[in-house]
Amino acid sequence: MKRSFLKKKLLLIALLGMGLNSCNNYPPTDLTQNSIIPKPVSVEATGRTFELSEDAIIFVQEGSEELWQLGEYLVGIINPATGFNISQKSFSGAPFGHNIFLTLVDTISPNCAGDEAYELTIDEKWIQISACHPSGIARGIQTLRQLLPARIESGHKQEGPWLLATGTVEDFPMYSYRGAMLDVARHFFSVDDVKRFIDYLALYKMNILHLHLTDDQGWRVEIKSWPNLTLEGASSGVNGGKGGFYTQEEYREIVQYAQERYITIVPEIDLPGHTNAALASYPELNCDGKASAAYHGTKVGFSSLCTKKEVVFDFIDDVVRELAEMTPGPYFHIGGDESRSTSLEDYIPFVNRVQNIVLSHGKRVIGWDEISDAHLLGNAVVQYWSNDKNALKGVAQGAKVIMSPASRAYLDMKYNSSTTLGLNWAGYIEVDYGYDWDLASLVPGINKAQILGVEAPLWTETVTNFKEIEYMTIPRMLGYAEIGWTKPSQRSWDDYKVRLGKQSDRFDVMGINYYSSALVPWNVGSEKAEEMSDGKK
Ligand code: TNX
Repeated sequence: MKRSFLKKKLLLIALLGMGLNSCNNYPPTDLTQNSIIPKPVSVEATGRTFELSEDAIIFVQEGSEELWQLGEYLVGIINPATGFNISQKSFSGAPFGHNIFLTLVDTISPNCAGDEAYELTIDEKWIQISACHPSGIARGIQTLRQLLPARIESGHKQEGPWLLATGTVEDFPMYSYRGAMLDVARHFFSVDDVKRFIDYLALYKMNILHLHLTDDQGWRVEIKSWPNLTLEGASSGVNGGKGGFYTQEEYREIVQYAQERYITIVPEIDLPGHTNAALASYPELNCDGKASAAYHGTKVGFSSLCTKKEVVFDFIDDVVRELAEMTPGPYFHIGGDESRSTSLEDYIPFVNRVQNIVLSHGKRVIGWDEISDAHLLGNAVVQYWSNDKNALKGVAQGAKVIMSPASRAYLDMKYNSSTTLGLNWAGYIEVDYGYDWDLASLVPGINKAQILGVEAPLWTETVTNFKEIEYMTIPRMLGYAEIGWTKPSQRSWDDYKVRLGKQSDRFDVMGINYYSSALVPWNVGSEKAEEMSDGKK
C-alpha cells in the first residue's frame, strides 16, 4: 500500500517537474540553457534532442588502453541510474547509430590547447567526445555527465527518458593546476572519504588533490623505514580525535583512484615546523634528544625538526624517497609554513637542502609562500596563502605561484558569523566572495604568466567527518573550479549563481550536505531529487 502511494506521489512530482520544465527547456532543445560548471569556452545549440537509450554502445577508439578505461568509467556513470546494461567496444571510423564515441584526434576546434581540451558534439543520433589527449576525454565526460539529468547521479535505477539538447561544446582550461587540499592530519579521514572527495573534484574538472599528510597532531602515511611515525605518531588528532593513517597500499589505492579520474595527488610533508607528530615518534629528531608528547591542540608554530642534525636529513630523504616512489605526479610539497620555532638562519639552509632531496627523487618542489626566503631551486613552486611579499620574492626568483589566498580560497573559513564550523582568522567567505575574484589581478606584480593555477585548502581543525567536509567545501569548491578553468572575461557572479543554483538537484541526488547560501537561487525542483536520494542527508 505504502509503496504504491509513494510511487504515485513520485509520478506526480515527476509530471509536475516536466510540466514546469516545459515552460523553459523540456524536452531539452537549447544547449545554451545548460548549467555547466566550470563554464565552457563555447557552447553552440543546434535545437534538437538526443535520447540516450538502452541499446547505445560506448565506442572507444581502438588502440588506447587509457581510452578503454575512460569508456569503463563512463559506463559506471550511466548504467546504475538508467538501469541500462550499456557496454563499451573498440572502433575506428565515423560515428553512427544511437551511440557514444570517445575519439582521440590530432586537432580539435579551436585547438589542442593543453592536455585537457576537448570537443563534445551531441547530434540527434549520436554523441562524440574528441580530444587530443585522454585527459581531454576525461574532462569531456564530466561535461556530458552534467548535461544528463541530475538523477543520473542516483546509485539506483530511475525512470527515463534520458534526454540531452543537441549542439557542440568546445572547451579548454585557462590554468593547468586546479585543485583542493584536504588536511588529513588535524582530523583523519578514511580512504572512502578521500575517494568521495576526489569524485566531487572530478565532477567539476579539478585536476589536483593536495593531501596535507602530516602536522603536529598526526602523521598519516606509512613510511616503512621509520615505522614509529605511524605506530606512535598516527594515534593522535585534534581534541583527542582517534587518529589513523594510510598504509602504503591504501595510499597507492588513493593515487590510483585519482589517476583514473585524471587527478594528480600532491603529497605534503610539512617541514621543518608542524612536525610534533614526528618529534613524538623519534626522539633523535629533537635537538634535546627527547621525544615530545603527543599534541591534540590547535596552536601552530611551536615545533621544529632539529635542523642541525644529520639524522634529520636522513629521515627526510627516506620519507621523500618512499612517498615519491608511490606518487606518479610531478609534485612534492615540503610545507615550510609557520616555522616560528626555527630561526631564519637555520630555516634557509634547511629549505635549500630539502629542495635538493626532493629534486634527487625526481619531483618538483612546492612549498608555502615562506619558502621564498630560501634560494629557490629548479622549477620550484610557491603556494601563496597570505603574504604578498613572500609570493613576490618567489616570482623574483623565477618560481611559479599557486594562488590560495586565505581570505578568498580557504575552505575552512566560515561563510558568515553564524556558521558553526570553521575559523575566521582570514575573514568570512560567502559563496559570492569566494567566487568573485581573479587569480591574475589579486596580487599586484603577479600575473597570469607566473601563475600555475588555484588551490582551495580545507584545514580540518574544526572539521571532523565527511558531512562537515561537504558543508565547508560545497558549493564554494565549484567556484574555485571555475576560477581556474574559465577566463575572467567569460564569467560573472550573476551568471554563475544561476548555474550554481541548478546544481542543487544534483547535490540532493548525491546526498551532499551543502551550504545552501541565501545568495544563490537554488533549483525549485529539489523535492523531487530528495525523493530519489538515498536519504543520506
Ligand atoms: C594556517 S595556511 C595554516 C594551517 C592552519 C590554517 C587554519 C598554512 C600554510 N598554515 O596550519 O591549519 O591556517 O586556517
